[in-house]
Amino acid sequence: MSDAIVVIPTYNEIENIEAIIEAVFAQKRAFDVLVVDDNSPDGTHKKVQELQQKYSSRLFLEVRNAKTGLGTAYIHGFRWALARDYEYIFEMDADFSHNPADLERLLAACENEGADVAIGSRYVKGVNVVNWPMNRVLMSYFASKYVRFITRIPIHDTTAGFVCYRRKVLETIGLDNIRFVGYAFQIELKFKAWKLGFNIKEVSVIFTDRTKGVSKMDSSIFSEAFFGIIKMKIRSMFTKTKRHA
Ligand SMILES: Nc1nc2c(ncn2[C@@H]2O[C@H](COP(=O)(O)OP(=O)(O)OP(=O)(O)O)[C@@H](O)[C@H]2O)c(=O)[nH]1
Ligand SMILES: [Mg+2]
Repeated sequence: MSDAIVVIPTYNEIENIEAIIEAVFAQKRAFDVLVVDDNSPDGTHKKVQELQQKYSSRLFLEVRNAKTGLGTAYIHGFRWALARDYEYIFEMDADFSHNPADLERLLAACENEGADVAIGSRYVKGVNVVNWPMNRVLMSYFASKYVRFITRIPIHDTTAGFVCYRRKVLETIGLDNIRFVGYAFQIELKFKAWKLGFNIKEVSVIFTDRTKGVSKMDSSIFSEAFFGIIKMKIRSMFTKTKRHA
């Protein structure tokens, strides 16, 4: 068993799943993989089961009954990982927007540079996004600025979904207290980690739009984030957060 696990949530990722798993296992450093699939109609989980024959000791699968959102899929995966001995718990998409070759750089930030949270960030140096339509780049970039303005969080890429968490961060945040499911989920975790005083480091990565399969992003996810973070900020002003150290 590795001390690092990559949690990959999937919904209809049959065109990507095998390649992304193989790409993680091709890294020099050993990473385990947990796929959290929402009973994808395209049979993504069946492909994972097939691959488990080959990678029985390092590929794991959790299948939920129905599509219930990215945030709850991650919470499910985090609980699974925390119940085992993993020290480094990663979030990564299945669609190759996040490059598995960057996993080791995120890990190094935690292992060698003292970070408790390492974020694969698109906006550390300018805008590192490939193949997104301009309106999506602008929306994402200004969303990040908006979140910084409202929350004062000192992070450039607050909606990033490519992250390494040390286990103590997820244990201290308390997964029962997470409210959001979409992009707001990503913001909420980072905001809570920052409020608790954890050390957060952004590692510059290049984000590439998916070339296979379809996006699950919709406008409800956007409005949850837009209004949700204002509520989150206001709530935080009335709750005392004890810093972890
Ligand atoms: N288990 C689970 N996985 C999901 C759900 N929604 C999205 N995902 C997965 O979460 C990851 C990110 O979803 P995407 O659709 O790529 O969202 P996105 O990256 O914001 O959108 P695109 O840039 O258009 O790809 C992918 O691996 C999806 O398969 C869900 O409700 N349940
Ligand atoms: Mg994507």
